[in-house]
Formats: sequence, C-alpha cells, structure tokens
Amino acid sequence: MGLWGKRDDMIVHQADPYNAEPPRGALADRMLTPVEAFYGRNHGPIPVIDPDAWRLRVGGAVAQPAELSLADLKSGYPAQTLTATLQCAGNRRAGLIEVRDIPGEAPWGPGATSTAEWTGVSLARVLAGAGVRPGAGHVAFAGPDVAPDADPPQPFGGSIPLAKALAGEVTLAWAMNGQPLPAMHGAPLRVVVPGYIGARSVKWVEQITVQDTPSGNYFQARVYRLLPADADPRSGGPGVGLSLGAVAVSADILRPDGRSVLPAGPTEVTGYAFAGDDRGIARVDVSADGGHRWRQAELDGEAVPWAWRHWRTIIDLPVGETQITARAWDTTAALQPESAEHVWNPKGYVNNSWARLRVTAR
Ligand SMILES: Nc1nc2c(c(=O)[nH]1)N[C@H]1C(S)=C(S)[C@@H](COP(=O)(O)O)O[C@H]1N2
Ligand SMILES: [Mo]
Repeated sequence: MGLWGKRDDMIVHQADPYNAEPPRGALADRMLTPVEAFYGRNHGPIPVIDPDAWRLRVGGAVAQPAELSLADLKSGYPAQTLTATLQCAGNRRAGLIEVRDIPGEAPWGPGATSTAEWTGVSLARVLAGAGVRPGAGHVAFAGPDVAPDADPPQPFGGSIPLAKALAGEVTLAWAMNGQPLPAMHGAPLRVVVPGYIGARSVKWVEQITVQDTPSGNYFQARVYRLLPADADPRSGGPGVGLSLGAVAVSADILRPDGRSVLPAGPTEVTGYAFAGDDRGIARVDVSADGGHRWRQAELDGEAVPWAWRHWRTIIDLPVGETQITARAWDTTAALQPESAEHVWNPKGYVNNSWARLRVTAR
C-alpha cells in the first residue's frame, strides 16, 4: 500500500503535500472510484483534527450565526447521498506542458478526476437554518490548512455563487463511498460542490461565510484563474483573469493506456467524459485516423447527474502506430476544443482539448 492508504501505483507528483493521481486504468469502467485510487490534491499539510472538538462556524450575512458540531449537523438536518465527480482544474495539464512549459505546476494526467458517493447534509438547508440576508451573492468556505505557496500565508479557501449554494446539490460531506471520510479527503467534514472545479470543494471546512463578493482567498482571487496566453503568471494581481467555476466538457481515454504493445485487430477503447454543472454528456466520438473519420462510442449505463460518463467502442488496430482520438459533446452541443495549443494558458488549467493516445500494435 502506498502513502495515505493509496494504491502502490499512484503517480505521485509530490509526496508532501501529497499530490497524486491513479494510473488511467484504475479509473476505467466503474462509476465509483475506490478511495485508494481517488486522486489527492493538497496545497498544504493534511491537518490532524479532533472530530469532537471540531466546529463549523456559519456566519457573515445571516440572521443567526451558528457554531455546529458534527452531531448538530447529523441530528439537525436530513442526510443526503449523491454521486459526484471531482475534477481538478489542473487535470490533463501534461498535455499543455507538451505545447509549452508551465514551470512550478504539476504535470497532471487525466487522473485528477475521480468520482465518489458522498453523504452529508445539503448546504442549502444549513444556510436556510442560518437565514441568509437579502442581497448577499456568494458563500465562502475556509479550511485550516495553511499552504506554503499562498501569498501571504493563509488557510485554503474559496467561494461559490449563492445561487449554486442554494441549489441543493452542494453537500457538506462526512462520508465517502459509504465509509467515514478519510483525513486525506477532508475529515471530519468537506464541501462537495458538484460540477465545479475541485478547488471549490474545500476540505476540513471550518467556516462558511455568506458575503457580497467572491472570496478574497489567495486560491480564489489569485490562483485557479484562467489567464490570457501572453500573461505573466507571477504578475497577476487579485482578480486578474477569469475565475473558474463550472467545469467545461472534457474527456480522456482510459484503456488502452499506451504503455505496452497491443495485438493488432479489434481492440476495445474506453474512457470517461464529464461536463460540469447542469450539463451532461450527449455524445462521444472516437477516431482511429487522427480525426478524419469518427465513430460514436457507446455510453455506459444511465446518465447520473453530477457524475462522469464512461464510454467504450471497438476499433480495428492495424499493425504499427495508431493515434486514437476521442472528443465529447455536452447537452448544450458544446464540443471540446481540438488542440491543446488553442487552450494553452500560463497556469495550465482546463485542458479540455481532444484526447489523443498513441498506441503501437503488432
Ligand atoms: N482545505 C483544502 N481544501 C481543498 C484543497 C486544499 O489544498 N485544501 N485542494 C482543493 C483542490 S485544488 C482539489 S482539486 C480538491 C481535491 O480533493 P481530493 O484531494 O479529495 O481529491 O480539493 C480541494 N479542496
Ligand atoms: Mo484542484
């Protein structure tokens, strides 16, 4: 077993703080990612928290500020369970780094995406209990972990628009895949914001603040922003670039994984596709000739709101090298952009360009 109870074959970008993703194959076929394969993304140390002493403070523009224990949350509100995919904004950055280097940022592959069943209470109900004052626009979350890369040093945080916070799906979760939430993933309580970039799903959440403006936290005001291609990533002040929220349609290939030579002939190609917020996956196309001719992949199972969709198809692999390309369309008919060059940005976020995998057969 690897660090933090993860699989031995995790691709560890950084041991401390722990940043690691599973190999592609570990995400194939199954809706729920086992905890030991679920990616870990941490900006600072994993805090050690005594769950009995822990409290959640709810404040800001509310009629009744509150300080809630885990028992208060469990007894005060009905529990809800939902399946949701988390995707880091840095997912598939490796494809952007191939275009042009992105110094100081981890070369994530497609594995900074995982799906779990989360159990907790709806943020909307907790906010209703506190009484949101009219005119507020955002809900900010803060954890206790101080990231060394934050400038000035500060605990991790971020915010979502009030409308999203009141929509019901945003969950304050204490369990993951039916097990108590592990420390790595935010115990005793984390926010799960389905359909938004992973950074908004604040772990070890201690404070929820209803406010007029988006969070001024370093990780919202300075980081996780989409800068123009020619911007200097170090010179960006607060509020420069686009704030990232809902996840854009993306997809990648999970099997084959391109690491071994395959037998020529009919070969199953599988992958995932994901579109954030209230969008779903409408179609996935696969090409074995670099995108000249496309076939439609089969989508697995039924669509599950807030979750990725696995897909599969069979292609006939000739002897030699083949470039497999996959692209997804969402339910608003948005298509992934064709090339990583077109979406390259200085911090390396949202590489949702077509998935491309070179395989060799004989
Ligand atoms: N407190 C805290 N919450 C956090 C982070 C963090 O560093 N500290 N990382 C965020 C980012 S960038 C992502 S992508 C997700 C990753 O969640 P996971 O580690 O459970 O996969 O958690 C988010 N919540
Ligand atoms: Mo992230």
